[in-house]
Amino acid sequence: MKKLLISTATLTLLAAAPALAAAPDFKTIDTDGNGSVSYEELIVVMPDTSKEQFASVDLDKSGELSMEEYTAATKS
Ligand SMILES: [Ca+2]
Ligand SMILES: [Ca+2]
Repeated sequence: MKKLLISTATLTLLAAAPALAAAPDFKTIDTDGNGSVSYEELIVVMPDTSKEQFASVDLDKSGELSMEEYTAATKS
């Protein structure tokens, strides 16, 4: 079961990666400096990002992207 969950997450990341491919540096986006990127912060630099795309890379469903989630979603 755990392996299945990892595979699903990997597929989600692969599917989401092109949309966030041209992403700038994490600290550039985190404008309030709280260590995570909210949807509002993200759309400032990537206005074409849908809430669905944001949610698909928010792996722990915290409502914001940690540096790990952001890096995983944007690395090529
Ligand atoms: Ca922030
Ligand atoms: Ca998160």
